[in-house]
Amino acid sequence: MADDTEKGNAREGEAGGLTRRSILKLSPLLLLAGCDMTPEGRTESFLRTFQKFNDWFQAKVFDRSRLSTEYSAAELTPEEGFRVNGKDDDPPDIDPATWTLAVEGLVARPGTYTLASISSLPKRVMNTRHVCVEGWSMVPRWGGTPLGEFLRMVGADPGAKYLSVESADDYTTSYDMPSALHPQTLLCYEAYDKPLTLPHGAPVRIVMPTKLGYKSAKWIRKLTVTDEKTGGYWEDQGYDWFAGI
Ligand SMILES: Nc1nc2c(c(=O)[nH]1)N[C@H]1C(S)=C(S)[C@@H](COP(=O)(O)O)O[C@H]1N2
Ligand SMILES: [Mo]
Repeated sequence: MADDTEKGNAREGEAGGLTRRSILKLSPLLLLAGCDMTPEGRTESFLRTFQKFNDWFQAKVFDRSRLSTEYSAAELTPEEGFRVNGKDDDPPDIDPATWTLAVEGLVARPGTYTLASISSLPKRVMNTRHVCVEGWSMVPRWGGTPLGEFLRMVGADPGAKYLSVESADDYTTSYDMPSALHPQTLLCYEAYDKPLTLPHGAPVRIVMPTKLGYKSAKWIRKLTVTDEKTGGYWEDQGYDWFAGI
């Protein structure tokens, strides 16, 4: 009897394609690579639910007062080693002289903001580690305005849940509000005490040492304060949305 049942189950498993147990044996990354491996996209909805839980959990344990390590001058990556990385080979066409940052959504003062209005706010300079998901890291010297200072200036709704970002190369990402307000999250306009160069995201990029490198959007052109959770260029391809480190 017991034998029969077992055989029966095995046959059922084969006929039905992936059984639940065999799905669990696969690594999550493998599953993310091929989301539509079951009919009706059931694997996909399971993973979406799991990822939502993961984002919620990471946000719960995220401590806004916990700072990412700041390094001494001796520990800096030398400027020659300040690596460039991005989805495209060439930077987008941007004229830093006429650049403005658009601000929309749940803010008291929407509009477009110049680099001068950003750099007149308090400045933070920090040597923090940038960690790329591709398996390398570096410690550049960043300088800019804490994003929280800017969000206060534009009158962002303190109760809003998210901030989404659009860049000039059609790159997008989005953050939970506590991460956007973290004191080391910068609207960065300098590196190594000089204006940010175009390959690194000039005139203004995000630097967020509490998260993986793909959350540090370069060439930003629009910020939207919202209660809707938007994804991002890499996030929509299965990369972690919270991406805390
Ligand atoms: N707009 C935009 N921002 C981006 C990217 C991109 O392709 N476009 N790539 C991200 C990734 S994966 C990394 S590792 C860092 C690289 O920043 P860097 O060129 O200053 O090293 O930028 C991030 N921000
Ligand atoms: Mo990256």
